[in-house]
Amino acid sequence: MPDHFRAPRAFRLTLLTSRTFAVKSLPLLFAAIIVVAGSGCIGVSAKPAGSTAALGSPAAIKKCRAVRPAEDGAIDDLEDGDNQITKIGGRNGYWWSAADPNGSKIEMQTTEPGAGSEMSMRMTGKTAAGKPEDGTWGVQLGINFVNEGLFYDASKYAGIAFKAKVSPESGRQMRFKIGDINTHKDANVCKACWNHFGKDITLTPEWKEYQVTFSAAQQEPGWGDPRPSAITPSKLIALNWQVGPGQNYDVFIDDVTFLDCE
Ligand SMILES: [Ca+2]
Repeated sequence: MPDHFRAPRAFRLTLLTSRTFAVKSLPLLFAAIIVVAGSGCIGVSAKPAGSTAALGSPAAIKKCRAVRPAEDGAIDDLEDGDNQITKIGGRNGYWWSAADPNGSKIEMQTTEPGAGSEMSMRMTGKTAAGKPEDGTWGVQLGINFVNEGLFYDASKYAGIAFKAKVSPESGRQMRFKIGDINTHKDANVCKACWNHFGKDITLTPEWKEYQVTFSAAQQEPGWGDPRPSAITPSKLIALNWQVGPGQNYDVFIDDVTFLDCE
């Protein structure tokens, strides 16, 4: 499978050199593996990847019978209206957006309304028609966890939750992805990069919360190298919401947070 996310890397280079708001930066992802500590949690050893040499493996992914927002889990509620995420838990990264080089467009901005609050992050535009293997992969709204360095250790958490909605005329299909050491190109591990662990999601015109636990996050089938058995929560890089080719979209994201066992 071709590396159809090669293009967005250019945005990251722009970000690294300009250090301005990450309005045009790049795809990040993240993953987490967890050593269990809390009540109601079950430690499950992450098995080495089948025939591939995945790094960052690990310890265990935190699995929970039920989840809740983590104590210091707030990634961003957007209420401050800026492009930096909430500075807590060692996180200080920025929001960014990226689009394929084949005509897809994205605008991102903090805006009203929020999910039961004042503000949210909105991405709107139109993606070009085409196929990912031809470089037409659409657009991404994303977050990187740290402003300096590459990895973020999210192993004490169990997953990520966010609230989202679309305007009535918007396309509703998207994929939420968490880039880690094995899937993000910047880690210099993957041979076929950008197939981050994540989940396909169908949005609605009403605000709804979506939860993606590290134990349930999956790569897309059929491509990517390596293909580890699980995400590596201790070596996350970024997360993003991706809209594929051929869609008009208008999406609102709010209350992004790490989850812990209930
Ligand atoms: Ca909000």
